Amino acid sequence: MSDLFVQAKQAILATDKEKALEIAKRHLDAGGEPLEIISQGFVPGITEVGEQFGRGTLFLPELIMAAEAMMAVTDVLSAAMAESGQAGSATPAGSILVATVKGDVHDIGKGIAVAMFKANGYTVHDLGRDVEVGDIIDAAEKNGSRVIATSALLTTTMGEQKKLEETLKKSKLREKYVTLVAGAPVTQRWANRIGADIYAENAHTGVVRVSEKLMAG
Ligand code: B12
Repeated sequence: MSDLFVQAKQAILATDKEKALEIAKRHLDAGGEPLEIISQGFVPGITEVGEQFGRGTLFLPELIMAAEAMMAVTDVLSAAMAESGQAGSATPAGSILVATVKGDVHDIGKGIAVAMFKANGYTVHDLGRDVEVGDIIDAAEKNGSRVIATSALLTTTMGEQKKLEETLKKSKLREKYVTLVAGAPVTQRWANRIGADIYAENAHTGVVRVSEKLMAG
């Protein structure tokens, strides 16, 4: 692993926002791909933080500080990623609505996915985090999104993705949309169980699978 990626991971573990930002800048200045250092440096850092938090060897204040460092770098890197893409291309790839479900404030992964979709020419409607199923459907109906993508990071909030499928069915709107589910506890099995069209383990596969699905018609 590159030395800068190791340093990126360590900066998150050390909850050092300034250092993390400096590393992100160095990577971009050297012409590096934003997603590369996110996925091989910063994400392993925040994942390790999460594991330590889960084991009880790291506490909420440090989790929050590490998350702040992570958010600062993903903001910078996502902006660079979106700029490097084909935004404004003559053939828009489609329109996608993205939200983190109700009761859940985790939005770092969603932010990365938003940047990836933008970089690939999609029009993205980002509703933010802690969003009610009803508001997700209303927004999709209003803005004409073809794809509804939801992110859930807590086992207690994944149920909102099931509720979305059920509410779409009840409202006779299910066939109108392609649904995508994502988030650390979400699996292909969960997607199959609730009847979601696409499971995305990361932002990249999300873009690939949505594009394949839309092309298949
Ligand atoms: C950062 C973090 C926080 C931050 C969130 C800041 C923010 N703005 O997002 C803060 C400090 C606020 C936080 C709070 C809490 N957290 Co927290 N948190 C994390 C942590 C460490 C990292 C999450 C993260 O950002 N990972 C990096 C990103 C890049 O990964 P990701 O989100 O999984 O995204 C990837 C894929 O899932 C996918 N993806 C995700 N969304 C989308 C969307 C689309 C469209 C696509 C295509 C792809 C996609 O693509 C991404 C990669 O490319 C996780 C640990 C973990 N391993 O997940 C715990 C974790 C999720 N948190 C946990 C807990 C318990 C909490 C709290 C309840 C703690 C508390 N006691 O208050 C609160 C809950 C608040 C709430 N109501 O939501 C637990 C959940 C346990 C469980 N079984 O549900 C975890 C697993 C930690 C642990 N090991 O215990 N947390």
